[in-house]
Amino acid sequence: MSVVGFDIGNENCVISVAKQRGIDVLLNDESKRETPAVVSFGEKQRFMGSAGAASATMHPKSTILQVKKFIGRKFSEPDLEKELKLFPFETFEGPDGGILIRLQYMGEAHVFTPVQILGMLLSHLKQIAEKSLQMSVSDCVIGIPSYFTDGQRRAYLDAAMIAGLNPLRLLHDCTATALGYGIYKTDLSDSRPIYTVFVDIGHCDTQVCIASFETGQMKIISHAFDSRLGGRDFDEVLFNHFASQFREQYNIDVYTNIKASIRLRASCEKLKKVLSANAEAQLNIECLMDEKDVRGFIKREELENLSSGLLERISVPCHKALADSGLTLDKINSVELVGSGSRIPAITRILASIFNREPSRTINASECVARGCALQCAMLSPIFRVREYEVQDSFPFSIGFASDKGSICTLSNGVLFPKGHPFPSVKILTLHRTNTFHMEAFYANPNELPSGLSPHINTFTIGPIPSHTNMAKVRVRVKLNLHGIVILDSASLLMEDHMDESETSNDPHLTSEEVEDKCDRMSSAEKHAETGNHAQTESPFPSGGGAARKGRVVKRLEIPISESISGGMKRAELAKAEEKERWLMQQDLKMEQTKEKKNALESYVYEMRDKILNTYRSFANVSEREEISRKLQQTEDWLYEDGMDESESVYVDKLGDLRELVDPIEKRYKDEEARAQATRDLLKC
Ligand code: ATP
Ligand code: K
Ligand code: MG
Repeated sequence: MSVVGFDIGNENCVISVAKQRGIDVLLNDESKRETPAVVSFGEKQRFMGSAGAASATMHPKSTILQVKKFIGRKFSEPDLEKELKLFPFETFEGPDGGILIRLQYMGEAHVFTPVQILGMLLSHLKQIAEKSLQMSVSDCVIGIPSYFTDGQRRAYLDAAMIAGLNPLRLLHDCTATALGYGIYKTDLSDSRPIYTVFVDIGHCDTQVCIASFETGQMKIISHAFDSRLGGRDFDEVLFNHFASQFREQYNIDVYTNIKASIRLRASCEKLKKVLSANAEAQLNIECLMDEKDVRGFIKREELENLSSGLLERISVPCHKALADSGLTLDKINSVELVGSGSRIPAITRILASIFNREPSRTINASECVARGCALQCAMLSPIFRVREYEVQDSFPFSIGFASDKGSICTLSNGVLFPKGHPFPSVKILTLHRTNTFHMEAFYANPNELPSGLSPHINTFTIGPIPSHTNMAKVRVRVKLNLHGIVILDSASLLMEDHMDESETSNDPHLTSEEVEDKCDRMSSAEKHAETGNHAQTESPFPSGGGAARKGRVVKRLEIPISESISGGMKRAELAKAEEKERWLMQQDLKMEQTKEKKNALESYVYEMRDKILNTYRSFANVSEREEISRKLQQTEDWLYEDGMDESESVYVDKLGDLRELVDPIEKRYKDEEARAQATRDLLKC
């Protein structure tokens, strides 16, 4: 068992592992620290990560990029369709309003949900980790954007399940970064916390958070974000700039040509990176479209002018995080800039003017999220001992609860967990109900969400309530769990024994629906139980058990809860997705094995061609040598023609045929070698 952290980016993924001596980043098959977030379906097998990126231009319509941004979203969300049109793969609306992806694979149309694609990516990352660590990987912590809704968080857990991973926590990206930063800080005092702003600009989003650090603990004070602003938008500015320039200059319209736009977009991203280090840059693409070579030139200043709107938008989440933190600028001790999208020099300038200080780049900008996740995983895992360090995150949205009795059973304005509330956290609601009832969880302030997302979280049905009582006091334990998912932990009926009516109605708990606030500081014993993949239904109260309260005997009866999950898959769907993933993996494996057998045959041909002319020459007669050479040549020709794309067993058989010819010669050679060795040994004595 190992302790792993995953950063799933829109562009790059990073895998980190906690070891006794510290946190390491794992290398992928290409010995790279970052793995592209790409799943590409070739003719007969999938290519993922680096291999996926390599296959993208060959199979544009079956290559899925940036899957993270489609997780848990509805097809009909405003702007989403426009967004989807930028990608060459085909999408359409599913029966539940979600996004479905259709692509051709092995001669048939296949339909996948973004969750399934994410599952494939996670499964690929898991394989990289297992190969590198030489052990199985299951427990992990996965970074997520703080702006993810309940449904998106559930979708991540589903994807992890498909990949055979067990996330101990979904951790906000910035919280992970802050953890990795804070736990090593040694210059802290107990009396006065220090405040740090973290700004993470990735490929598709920008996240800001403000954290406080004291000895032995960190707290997230505020989160803010722009879920639609990242490095990619600067690529798009360059893309549009050159697309219109090329229309004038070369009379080509790249918008009408999938491959041309993929290539131009990729070149624009490179150009943007060059402009981070140089004042000007050149673009050269051979044979972009209509057999035309294109050239372009741009100065950094020009990119800054073209993207002035984007640059201005960066200040919005920064100001928001600052305002929500209640801190004045002079209280901020440092501003840490992470995420590779932040390497554009103009961004540093803007942040310096917002925060009145030069932002630092002391953190590893591309690895910090994964490292923080691995650390958190080590802290949560029972197999690892980490120095006591308290991580207190805060939830970025207000969560409300409503019940079908009309009235809302919460503190004020239906808000149960106000924005910024620490989590995980438990609240206990006391309600007065005699029949089955419903409760709805929702984001109470839709303005806090990324635009266009539904504020609905989930509807819970509580009941049936045993009918023999007339004074039914129902206690509902609501939990905002470690992943930031709302669950109803338990509902129980409270019956107070030996009481008369008047006493009961005098009880203040029965006159109004009220809430007991209990911020849940988890004990380490609870930690592990906390992190199951799905809403747990076990009740902390034994059914029908008794408990003493205010000197009276209170009986508790568990009431069943069911939830109509709006995000997240049903068991049967999940099982089907897991089945499909197994089939796809089998096929990938088959193709990998076929490739191996083909390579084995190929190298045998080359090796023997050399040996038959040298090492084995004197052990075969002329006709044997001729026969073998002829067969080897035949096999080589076949490999490049008819045998290019054969099945595993055909390659194995061919190798067997060759061996039958060569083995007797090889045996003569080996016998002779053994004899010579024996003679040498004899002479030594
Ligand atoms: P997200 O956080 O949005 O899910 P991600 O984590 O994959 O995405 P990062 O790897 O942090 O994103 O950043 C990728 C972005 O950084 C890309 O847009 C890339 O072009 C950009 N980038 C990388 N290097 C540079 C550079 N030197 N100058 C400017 N931009 C860069
Ligand atoms: K990343
Ligand atoms: Mg990122």
